[in-house]
Amino acid sequence: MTEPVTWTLDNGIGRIEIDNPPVNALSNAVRKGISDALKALGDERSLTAVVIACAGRTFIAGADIREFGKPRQPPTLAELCDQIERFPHPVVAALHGTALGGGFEIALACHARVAAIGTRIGLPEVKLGLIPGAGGTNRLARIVGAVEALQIALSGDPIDSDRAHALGLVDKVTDGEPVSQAVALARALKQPPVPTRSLPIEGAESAALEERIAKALSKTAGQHAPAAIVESLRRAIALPFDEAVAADRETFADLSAGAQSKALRHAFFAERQAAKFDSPVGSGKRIEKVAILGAGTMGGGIAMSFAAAGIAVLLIDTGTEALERGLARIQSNYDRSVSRKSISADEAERRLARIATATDRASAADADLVIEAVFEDMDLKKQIFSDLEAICAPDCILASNTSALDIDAIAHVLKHRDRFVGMHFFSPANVMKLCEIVRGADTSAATIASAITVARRIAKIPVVSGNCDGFIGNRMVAKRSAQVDRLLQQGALPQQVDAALKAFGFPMGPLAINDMSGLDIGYSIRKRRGTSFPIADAVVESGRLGQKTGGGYYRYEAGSRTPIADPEVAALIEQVRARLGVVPREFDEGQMIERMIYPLINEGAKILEEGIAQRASDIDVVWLNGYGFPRWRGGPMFHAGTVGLSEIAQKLTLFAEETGDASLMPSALLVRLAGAGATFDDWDKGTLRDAA
Ligand code: T1G
Repeated sequence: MTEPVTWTLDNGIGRIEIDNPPVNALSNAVRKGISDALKALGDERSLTAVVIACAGRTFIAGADIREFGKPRQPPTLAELCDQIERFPHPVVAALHGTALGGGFEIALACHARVAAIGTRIGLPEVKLGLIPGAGGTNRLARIVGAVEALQIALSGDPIDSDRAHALGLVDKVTDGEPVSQAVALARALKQPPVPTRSLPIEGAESAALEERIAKALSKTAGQHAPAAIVESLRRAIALPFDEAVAADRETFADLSAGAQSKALRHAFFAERQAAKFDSPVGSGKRIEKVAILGAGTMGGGIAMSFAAAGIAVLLIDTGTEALERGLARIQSNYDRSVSRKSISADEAERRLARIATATDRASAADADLVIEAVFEDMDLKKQIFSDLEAICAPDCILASNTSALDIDAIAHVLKHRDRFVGMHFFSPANVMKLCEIVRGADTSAATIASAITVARRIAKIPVVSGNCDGFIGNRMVAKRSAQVDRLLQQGALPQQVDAALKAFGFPMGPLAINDMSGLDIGYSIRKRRGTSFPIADAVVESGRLGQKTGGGYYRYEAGSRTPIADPEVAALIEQVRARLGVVPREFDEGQMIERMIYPLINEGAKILEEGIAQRASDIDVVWLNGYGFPRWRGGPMFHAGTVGLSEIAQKLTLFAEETGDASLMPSALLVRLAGAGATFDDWDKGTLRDAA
């Protein structure tokens, strides 16, 4: 095996190169390699400075997440950072790609940094439920001040090279390769170099810092890592450097052994795993030309996702008026992004220029991919696809964005169904990351692979789903909705139900969400199917359709989107309870959470059993990215493992008996896994499947 770290000495400058694909993660071997290289270079008499650089697509992207929880070999990353910082000659980091987490901590321990333009730099530890474990907060605060350091560490989002330069985090940004510039800088630095730890922390006692801290903590209640980052920063300010870093290391060890970090690490790998699809066809067909049918909110959002990824799209709708309205909506979205400074005005213009329009379906003739995003009408969709088959090239991929219709029924009109697939985007499609790739009975592996690849190119997180009512996400939501209505019937109020799920970690309660999207949609679906949710139906039948009518489960003041508990709704609910002959009872938060979450997990188990989802972790990815499931709980199927499957199976049996609703009985898979003392993760690993 080739060594992941090598060094050379040329004209007084030592060069340490890390080559550990794919992302130069800091494995045991890499840490030891850098340390040994420094020792060897330190013994060279002619040495005047050292440059640390990486081969391949990126600088070090952090600790090796796969080694967490496994035995670590010396040196620790903190020891390595100390060794770099105390090196008697200047050490300069040459950055490109990403310098993240432990990679950034190494760069911070260096005496100066040069970055290729476009390098992204950050401390994503918080996203893994951790704090920077090797003095990152302490050194960062000394370079950029307390307030900026807090912002960078708490958000976990990378900053780009220009911003890093403006903050003094990198000393030079170059549009060429960074190593030669790093060598030049290394030669110019004074000897012996100034260690970062000796610098003061600016803004340590500012009101601005306290304000940021209070705001951040209120937004992340219940999460351990953000609070621990704040504590780490306070220690950086109050304690001697070595003591502060030693305390960080203890906190890091506690956090990494904890349930929240395990859940977040699960989420990280689950998202990458979801994009993997066993197929002999590689990544599928290269897609260059995309047409989208339907310039409504959904079609426009999808078009924006392509435009953001630098891919030109043709937006097609039947009338110029619809197109103008669609473009105006897109324009106003861009205006908002520019005013929020999330993109520049130039970038907004470039993106808009990538969206062309047409009123004629025939303009889709040379597309490699057509995505249909018109309203949910089976006949209309059938008509569109049968037209497209005649218009488009035989290998053009035809995708429907339907969320509610049967993919195979739509495909029925096609002669070549292998190239037909569902691509279910979530609203707002320019923001939401999830894309369910729905596989019809005849969809080919190559078509699925192409859809996954294009979804990844536009920064979506694809999850393959079989074809069934609601696919993965909405099918599970429907189970929760039934229980939400049941809770209301039995004694809970909308604000209590919503508060329970918010306490669990969802950003919004389901009833407030329903009010936002409009209650009439669900109502008409229920009517069509002949099902009934007594409370939901009564709310709609009283004329309350949600925010758009000023009231639904809540009331809304004119121009406001803040839900306010409404005694009128409570009275309406009372009436339904009286009609149903229910004597209301009280539920505490924990009981409500169990009654809403466990049926959803049960449905997930059925989805798995039926082969609708390839893996339990895919179901988690759907919920994390499409439905606001708290990431630090890992998703419903991971959460089930934390609670214990037998506990869940028992409770479900109890709920089924109590309500007489047999559909609540635990699924066969859930019972079997619970009996084996296993988790859904064990199922994913395949260890239990053979026994099944
Ligand atoms: N460890 C192990 N594997 C990693 C990895 C890591 N840090 N980062 C990526 N991979 C794998 C990934 O699973 C995938 O594998 C392949 O690399 C390509 O990744 C002590 C505690 C760098 C921006 O959180 O954000 O340092 O699926 O598909 O889209 O304080 O990967 O191909 O088998 O994502 O080009 C902090 C995590 C660690 C960075 C590249 N670092 N990585 O994105 O490729 S904690 C992170 C990323 C830490 C210290 C602490 C991204 C990327 P496979 P990819 P990409």
